[in-house]
Amino acid sequence: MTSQQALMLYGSNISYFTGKMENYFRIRGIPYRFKSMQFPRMERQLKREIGVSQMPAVQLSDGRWLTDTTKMIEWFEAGFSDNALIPSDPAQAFIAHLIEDWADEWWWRPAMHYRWHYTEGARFASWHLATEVMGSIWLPVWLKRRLLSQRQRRGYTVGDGLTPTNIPAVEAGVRRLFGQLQEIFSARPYLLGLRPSLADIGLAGPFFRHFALDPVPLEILRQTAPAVLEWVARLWNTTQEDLQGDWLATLPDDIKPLLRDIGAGYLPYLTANAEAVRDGRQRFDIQIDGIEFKNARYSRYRVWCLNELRERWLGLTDEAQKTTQDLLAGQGAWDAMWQPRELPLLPNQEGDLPFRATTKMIGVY
Ligand SMILES: N[C@@H](CCC(=O)N[C@@H](CS)C(=O)NCC(=O)O)C(=O)O
Repeated sequence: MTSQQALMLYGSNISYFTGKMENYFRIRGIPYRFKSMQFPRMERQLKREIGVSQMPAVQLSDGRWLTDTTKMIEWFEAGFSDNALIPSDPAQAFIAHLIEDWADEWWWRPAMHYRWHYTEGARFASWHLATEVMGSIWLPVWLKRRLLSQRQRRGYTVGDGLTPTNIPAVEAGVRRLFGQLQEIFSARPYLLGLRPSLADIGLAGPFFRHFALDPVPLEILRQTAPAVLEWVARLWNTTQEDLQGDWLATLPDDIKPLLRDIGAGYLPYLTANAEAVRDGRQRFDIQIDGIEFKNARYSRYRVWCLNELRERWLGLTDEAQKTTQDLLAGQGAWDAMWQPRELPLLPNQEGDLPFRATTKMIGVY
């Protein structure tokens, strides 16, 4: 591909999922041109081209539009024959997908919290977005910043289950993650070996444009988890040539605490979310791993995420099914993956991805 034909990546350069996609393109050496989305001008176009207004969106040189980082990456990967981002061991490959999904969905709320709850974060991000993606709107910048901060809090933090009471516990969970990753990246350069995998690319979502950029979590990383900061930069500086290193022969013990947290936090949340969608409760309360979330928003998209995890597991060989089931059960992360039994999916939900989305991650806007 020449740079003339480079694909276009539309988004924001402080966005969670845009940052994830950029990490992927860089690692794979796929040339792209980044362009900031402009609102409200692009909103109608996005709905027309990809079904929903969300970032990032990719336009190929033949004019086709794509959305959803998980399915876009899968689609681009199908064009490479080397499977270089997926561990060769099928059980580890499943774990890589599971970590990617957890990184996409579960760390979103804490990432938004650190950005929009603290004045330092909100000041930085509201200024940035007001001038980057809302530059063409004829309103004073102070007003755009205020509207943006209110929108993000209403949609993603206090409007999605966070309360003054549960914030300390949610932040403690983030610090625990930093500690777990500090241990891993002190031992090796990437999560699953001497080369990056889909799990690293997934975690680039919460880390690259949030935890390692927003003032409050960045300082925590500096002080408590410098190896994680190194990994964020290493991943950004990774190229195709680095896709040669060895995978780990067996899954190391330091990955198990992540799986335990997936079993104690993310999977029970997915269960409660699916039950809320099934029962038509757009807001729900839930106690997860000792943390009480109040008035969390239901997400139809995340019902589909749970279904994807199940389908992926069902597609494994008998041997890999047994290995992963034992591994996950050992960390309390097995049973919750299968609750509730029936999932309330929409007809052909997300069946046209990466070309067209049925639902947004959280359908507030
Ligand atoms: N599942 C999607 C999620 C994309 C997403 O939710 N992106 C956020 C920004 S990082 C967004 O566009 N939110 C829409 C909004 O706030 O209205 C993906 O993987 O690309």
